Amino acid sequence: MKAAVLFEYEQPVQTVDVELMDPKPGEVLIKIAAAGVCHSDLHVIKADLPLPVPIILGHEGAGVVEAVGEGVTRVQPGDHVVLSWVPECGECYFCKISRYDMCDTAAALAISGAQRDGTTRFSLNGEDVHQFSMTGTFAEYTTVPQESAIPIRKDVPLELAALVGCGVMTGVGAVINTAKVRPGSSVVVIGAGGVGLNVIQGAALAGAEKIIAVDLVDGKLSLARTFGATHTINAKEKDVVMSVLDYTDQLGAEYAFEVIGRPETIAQAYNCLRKTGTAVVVGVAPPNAEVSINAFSIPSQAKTLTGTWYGQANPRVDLPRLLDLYKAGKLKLDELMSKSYDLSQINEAFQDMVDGKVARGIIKF
Ligand code: COD
Ligand code: ZN
Repeated sequence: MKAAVLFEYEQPVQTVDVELMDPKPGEVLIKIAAAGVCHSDLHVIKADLPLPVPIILGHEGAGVVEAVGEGVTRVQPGDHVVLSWVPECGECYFCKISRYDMCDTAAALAISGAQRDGTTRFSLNGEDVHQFSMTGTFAEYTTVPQESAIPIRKDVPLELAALVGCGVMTGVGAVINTAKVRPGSSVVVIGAGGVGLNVIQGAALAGAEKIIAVDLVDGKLSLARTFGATHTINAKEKDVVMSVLDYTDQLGAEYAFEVIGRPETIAQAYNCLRKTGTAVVVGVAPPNAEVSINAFSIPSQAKTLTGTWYGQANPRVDLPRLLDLYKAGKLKLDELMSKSYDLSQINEAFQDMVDGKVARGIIKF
């Protein structure tokens, strides 16, 4: 079977034949139908998310259950599933308090590139091949823990269902689960990429009155309008904080989301807020990066600066619910999928993302 493998950081991904073992107890073999290309995959290539190589990238995907290992109770062959890249262990402190997004075991395993027992399921010429966050969706088949295989309704095309597995969950969840944006409020979204567009549509879903999108690319800003932005700022042309003040009666926004992963734009999100506002950081900056904010403002403006991971999801509840919202006509998925590619075109898909040509690129199998 074919998979797109990263052998060396900063190098193109190669589509090669790999071997895949049968699922072990608690694991599920999935025939991937579609996989979304996310900037986080690129973070791995650039070593900003330092994971072991060789590794099969891709963590956004959907497919059909092909086989299940011993003891699997959550799915059966033939089920349609969307993959969750945070398979909860159910046992750690954070799982016990129902914060599955913060599962300690999933975080440690994501970094290891291995499955729960510490070994890999893929190999190439006898050498271990790792998986991104226990998923690895840029492959014809993949094996994942059953907690990663979320059963879904069968009347949503799998190429659209794939999108909710990362980008939609991360973006919409940041608004609904983390910030709990209130109807009528003003929201700034810095970075209108695949995830940022979903923060924008999440804000629209939550009933925000003003949704101010910020990006460097005009094409992204017009997409942002499609997803519900009411105002746009091209950060190449205008001062972001000043423009936000202008759009909010000189008060600043009630909520700001940073969806890029850069210290400067994180500070910008904080600085866009009115007193008592909340900034939510979605983007992950490089490991040693630090953010500079004015210390005096912390007590005197009583703002909140927080973060969100995977949209603070409870995947078994939230992923199917997002698809229900799609079927109800309340969530845009078709508009997100700008272009589809064969697995062998994966590097082109990355380049299109970097060039700002797509909302989300989808690899179709
Ligand atoms: N000002 C305004 N906009 C900017 C700037 C800037 N200085 N720099 C870049 N942008 C815009 C780009 O033009 C682009 O439109 C957008 O920001 C980024 O979008 P994409 O499509 O390249 O990236 P996404 O949306 O796929 O991913 C964004 C994340 C923030 C999720 C990602 O980069 C990240 O930080 N991932 C790590 C977090 C993580 O691991 N999550 C788990 C899986 S997503
Ligand atoms: Zn992602």
